[in-house]
Amino acid sequence: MGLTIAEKIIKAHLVSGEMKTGEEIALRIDQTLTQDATGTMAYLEFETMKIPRVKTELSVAYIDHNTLQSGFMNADDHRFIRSMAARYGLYFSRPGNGICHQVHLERFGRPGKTLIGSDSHTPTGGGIGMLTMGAGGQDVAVAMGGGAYHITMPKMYRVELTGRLRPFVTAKDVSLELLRRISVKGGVGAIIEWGGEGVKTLSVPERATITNMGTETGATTSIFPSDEVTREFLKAEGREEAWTELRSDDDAVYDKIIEIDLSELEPMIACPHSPDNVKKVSELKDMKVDQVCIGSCTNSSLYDMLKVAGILKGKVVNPDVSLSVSPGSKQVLTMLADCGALSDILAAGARVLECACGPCIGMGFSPNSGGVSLRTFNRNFEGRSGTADGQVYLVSPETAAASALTGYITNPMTLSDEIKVQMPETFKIDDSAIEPPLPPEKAAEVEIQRGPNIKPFPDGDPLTDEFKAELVLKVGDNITTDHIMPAGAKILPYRSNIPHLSQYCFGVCDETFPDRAKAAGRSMVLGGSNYGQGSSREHAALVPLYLGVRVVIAKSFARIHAANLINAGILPLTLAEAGDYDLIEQGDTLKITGIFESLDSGAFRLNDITKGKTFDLRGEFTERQKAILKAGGLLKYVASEE
Ligand code: MIC
Ligand code: SF4
Repeated sequence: MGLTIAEKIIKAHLVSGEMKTGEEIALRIDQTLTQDATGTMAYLEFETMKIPRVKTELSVAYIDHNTLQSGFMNADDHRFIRSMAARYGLYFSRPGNGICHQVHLERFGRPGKTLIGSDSHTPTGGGIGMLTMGAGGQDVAVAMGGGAYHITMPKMYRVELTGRLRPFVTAKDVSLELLRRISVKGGVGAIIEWGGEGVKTLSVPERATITNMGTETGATTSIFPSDEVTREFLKAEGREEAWTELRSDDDAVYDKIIEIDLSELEPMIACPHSPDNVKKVSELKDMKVDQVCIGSCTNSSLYDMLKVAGILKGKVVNPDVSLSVSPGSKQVLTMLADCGALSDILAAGARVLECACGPCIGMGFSPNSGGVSLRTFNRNFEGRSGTADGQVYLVSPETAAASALTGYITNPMTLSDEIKVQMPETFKIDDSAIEPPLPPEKAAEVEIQRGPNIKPFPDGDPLTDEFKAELVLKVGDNITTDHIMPAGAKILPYRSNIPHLSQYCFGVCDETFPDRAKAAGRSMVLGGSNYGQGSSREHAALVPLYLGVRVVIAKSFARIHAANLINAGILPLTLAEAGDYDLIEQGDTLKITGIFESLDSGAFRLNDITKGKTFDLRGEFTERQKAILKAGGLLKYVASEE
């Protein structure tokens, strides 16, 4: 039987387990990346492992999220991460050098290798045929220490592409079309391989947009073949030696095949407040726009920026619109400047922001009250923009630029003639903002720089056989980690300060939660389906842990969050009957007994003392996960293994 691309890479990196769907597998990890918002915690965790130097082929610490620096906190964290990188043998990408996923694709990604990153959009690297996954900080810390990464062997989906995109229809529209069809849950438990005749018509930046947004379907990752197009891209980056060919076997077997004819697509738009709330741009054409933001790890490549510059050239943004443009990397920005396209963008009235996540994570540029904001980003969760009632729509760079000119949501096909973009044969290579690892003798002398914002992280408790607690919070379906632990300019600087962060936990759902949870001492939370989707931030597990949450019950969990809960020593259990969700109420006193036995059988019993009822719960854990839970979290487990 033939193999898919992902299966080939998994096979070459398999440390233990069998490549059978649903089985736990352990993978050797070649590369890791962190960004600063999750990195501080990941490095604090790495430090507890007392390993003198990272054991991966390559590990990179990026600074790209918390770049606003209003106060000492971010700058202190940057210095801490920089000193950790120098001390432990990592590359350090300085603030301003770009968004981790864009820079990693340009400078470090290699087809056929494995990469985990403490950021959910790490699958961007699938655009060059790498097996790249988002993970919690603890998993990344373990991988940096040479440990394997454990996942459940995913199902294999294939998207078969035919045809060719028409002018003004883009890779972003392909992603939105997939989300329209399969929703934010459609990829859960699967790796999405993109194949078919249409693939060769897509450039690497276009492929990377698609694999980046595969995250929004809940997929473990997405991957393209590594072909001549990939080789050309790596060659233009001066890294042709990194190229190897990778494709699936003709008789590879897939659990699902989805067909998309590129020629039939048109510009699409995701409406508030979910990336799968997708319509055609033409359906919304009379809607007035207040703000347009172009950038983010989804759409900030040179290719995207040149298209935008082409649309804006010689025109001026509608006076009612505020337009921001953030190029994805220093390489992109420099090349835009060199070819004059940056002048076209500036002359049109755009506000050019630094090469960072910026508005995507609510780091500035929040829209006006109730404002309609068109963004080329990948997420439009409620409140994420920093304006509670902001109406965020997700579109392609072309739709964004066209709408910025007219002041209305505009199908770019109706606006101008095709914009032909000439990609350079070689990119401008300047790695001066990437600090390479120090040799071991020098590294050993580096002192770690810790600011007052760095506080110890909470410890899980070893599991007990009986757990009785109040249900402090009941929430609905598709709760994101942005609901559990919001981001934004005000809160993000405290990513290394869990006690401070805890005041904002679940703030979007219920502002009284932190106080009530603290008062309850130990507690439980109940969620609907796909609980914990979105960002990989382990803070969405560590902060509830700090507030006393020890059990989370849901109809179903998103992959990275479930792993983060286990790593934090919180027991994630699912309802055997989804309908029971309606019978359990916030404030009920709940009890689970015989937990140790249940860990082995996978069947748990929940006693709702308030209602006088019992409910069946499920929790099927691997031996390793059971041991982690029993120990009170991954780090304690790793320490006990030594
Ligand atoms: C995001 O897009 O939500 C983030 C910010 O990049 C997160 C990581 C974080 O919360 O720090 C992610 O996607 O994992
Ligand atoms: Fe940064 Fe936004 Fe990408 Fe997250 S999704 S890595 S915040 S640009």
